[in-house]
Amino acid sequence: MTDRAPNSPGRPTVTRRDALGGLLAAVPMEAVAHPMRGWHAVAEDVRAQMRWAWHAYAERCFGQDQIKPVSGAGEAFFFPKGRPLGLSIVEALDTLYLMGLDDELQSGVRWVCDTLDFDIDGEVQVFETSIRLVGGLLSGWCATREKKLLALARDLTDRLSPAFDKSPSGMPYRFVNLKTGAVRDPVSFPAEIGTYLPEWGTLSRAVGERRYYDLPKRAVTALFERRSKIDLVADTINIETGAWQSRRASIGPPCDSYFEYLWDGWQLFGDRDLKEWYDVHARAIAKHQAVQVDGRLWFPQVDFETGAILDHHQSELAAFYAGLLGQGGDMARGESYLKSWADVQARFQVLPEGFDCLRFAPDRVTNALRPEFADSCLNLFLLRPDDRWREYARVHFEAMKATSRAPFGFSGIADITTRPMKQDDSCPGYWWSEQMKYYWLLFSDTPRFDYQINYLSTEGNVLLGSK
Ligand code: DMJ
Repeated sequence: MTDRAPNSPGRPTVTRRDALGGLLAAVPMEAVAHPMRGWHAVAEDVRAQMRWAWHAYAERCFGQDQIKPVSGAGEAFFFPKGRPLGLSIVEALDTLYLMGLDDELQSGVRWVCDTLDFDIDGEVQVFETSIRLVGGLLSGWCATREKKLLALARDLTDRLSPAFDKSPSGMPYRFVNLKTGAVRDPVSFPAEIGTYLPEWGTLSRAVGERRYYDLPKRAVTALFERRSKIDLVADTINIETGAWQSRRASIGPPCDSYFEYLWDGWQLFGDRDLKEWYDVHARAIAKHQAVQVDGRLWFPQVDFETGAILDHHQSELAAFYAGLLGQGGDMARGESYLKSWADVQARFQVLPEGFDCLRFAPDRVTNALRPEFADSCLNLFLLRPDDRWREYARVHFEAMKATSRAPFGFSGIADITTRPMKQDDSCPGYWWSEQMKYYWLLFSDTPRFDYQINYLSTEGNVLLGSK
């Protein structure tokens, strides 16, 4: 049974903003006041890095999905041989707004409104398209109230919907053709099945159509119902037959944001089913996956039916779970888990993509400019403002500047164990939406953000709390 709080789909709770032109003149930085000048100096540096990277992107390849920050060329994310969708612009919109980079925001909004058109005979991955583009357009709309952004988000969501509509179980197919609605690939993963409700529910509220909430709710219901007797899910499932294709349970990818969006759906929409399901999984994870190694908290992969440990690999992406633990009420484990990752950061300067917690050594030496550590710093800070989280994030930011800054932006690292670290010439779209925003919100005390009532999606998109 669903028991929704007053802020259920259909009732907008975000404050109405003025039209874009009006808000662009707003809030000079001098209006920001805080006794800790030191943190504000870090914030200014964050903003300066963002502005510099934006102009490099704008001059070299504006409208391309991504910039290659070492060589300065553009790079496709969605259609290698087809039309770019300006992914980096869409991801950056609300970050630019929160930072008061208003000229840059205006040029981004103009490009999106004049150029983006999703009537493309090409196939996209439903999950990535939803968290990045639908979420980016919606958070841009929340920040600016530019109606075209909402219209584009709705059009794109309609084009993704066949992935849900055509599924016998309600769990989405992984790929859909934006023009024809043809779907492909029924073998999917919890994160790709359960990471839609905050974006689609926000759309549902904004346009007053229930269907955008019901489709992802049905998907997540079908997944939760297939949990094991010990309340864990495995990491691969056939969405047509409902049969599990693996026995491996993990808090990292490809499961991570399934757990995150159970909590988030409760937080945003007051949907009690989702809170209950979050709690069921959180209890099972604490019981079967949490281990102490040399005094540090980690979460190895386990068999989803027996709880037997399968491996001690820790994905860097799982660092998001520290913040989620705090949000879900387990602040002690959240703090402890973030401390584990802070120890890795202190030892290796930059977090590796993968880490063996038994050996306390990287088992994947790349780093794709990952934001999850900073994400947890922000989430814990929002729950309990404490300079500890700011200091962890400041170290993360300084390490990024020292190792990832390239001629035309910030780059992922090919091997974090070499000195100097070798850059990989890629800047994922999420960099514009995630860590730069997390740093900014941690250090700036910006009046453009409601530090009490807010919501950031798995991609860092602010769907509630832009002021
Ligand atoms: C982002 O796209 C999102 O945070 C997603 O949930 C997981 N991976 C990347 C960042 O690492």
